[in-house]
Amino acid sequence: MALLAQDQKDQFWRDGVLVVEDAVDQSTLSALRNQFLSWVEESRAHTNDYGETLDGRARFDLQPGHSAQKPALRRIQSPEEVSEIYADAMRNARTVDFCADLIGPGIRFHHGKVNSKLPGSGTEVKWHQDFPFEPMTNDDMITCLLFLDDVTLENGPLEVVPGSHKGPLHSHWHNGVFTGAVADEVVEEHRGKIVKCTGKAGSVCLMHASLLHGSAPNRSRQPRTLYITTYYAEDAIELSPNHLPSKFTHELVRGEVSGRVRCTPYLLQLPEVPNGTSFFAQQETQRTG
Ligand SMILES: O=C(O)CCC(=O)C(=O)O
Repeated sequence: MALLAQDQKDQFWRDGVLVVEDAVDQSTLSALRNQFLSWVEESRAHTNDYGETLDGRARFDLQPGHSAQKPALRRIQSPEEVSEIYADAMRNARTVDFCADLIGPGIRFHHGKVNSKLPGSGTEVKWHQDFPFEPMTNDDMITCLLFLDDVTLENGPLEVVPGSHKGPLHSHWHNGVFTGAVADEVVEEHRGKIVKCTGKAGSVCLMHASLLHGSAPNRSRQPRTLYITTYYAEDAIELSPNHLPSKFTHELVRGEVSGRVRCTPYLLQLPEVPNGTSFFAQQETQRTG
């Protein structure tokens, strides 16, 4: 089993974020990339979001402005349900061992998705924390962003505020609407502390679910594709409907079933599952909500 060094674990708990190289081997990386490219080709034939996930929402999410000539596929929900390659990576990438090392030994799968920023697509992710979308009885929960392309300062890398996982949990509700984003003032307050997470393809960025993060549009000619999987401690239980349910949700991917539940105190307004394909539509309501 691949384990993290003590200084990597210390860094993760101090900053709430850690980038580790070679989370998958080269052949897995190529297979994940090729499958993604075939989904992009398929998207050229569509003008609206398409496909269907477990809860009846679309699986393939298109950025407004998408066209056959200039595809802007921005999200694939639960890719592991429709691709053996992704299902295998969800269970067997070194990422899973890293998470077991940090919050295990027992961990379960929560949800998975591909986030893509094709050149010229304009896709951005507004600042948010993941935990308020997926509250659990305890916050031992890690979002893993596997880089399918080299992630550079130019192609819209993940941006984070190190240490922000220690609190507070910010409201993602504004004027009675769950916008899936924090208020602008929260971002301004942390502006000077923002760090960009770059690395070569095959690296994984392990991010505590309470960390403040967002990302800007891709200004380069190179794609930026992430396969994102979230895992949580085996002794946590979900407190609100899963916003991206998959047939693999709650699967025990490492360790044993303990039969226990562990609770830590916090206060949070419950989230709302998006009506649209994904949280991108929720975030688009932020200015008007
Ligand atoms: O794609 C990104 O840059 C960030 C992803 C993210 O924050 C999310 O999907 O919740």
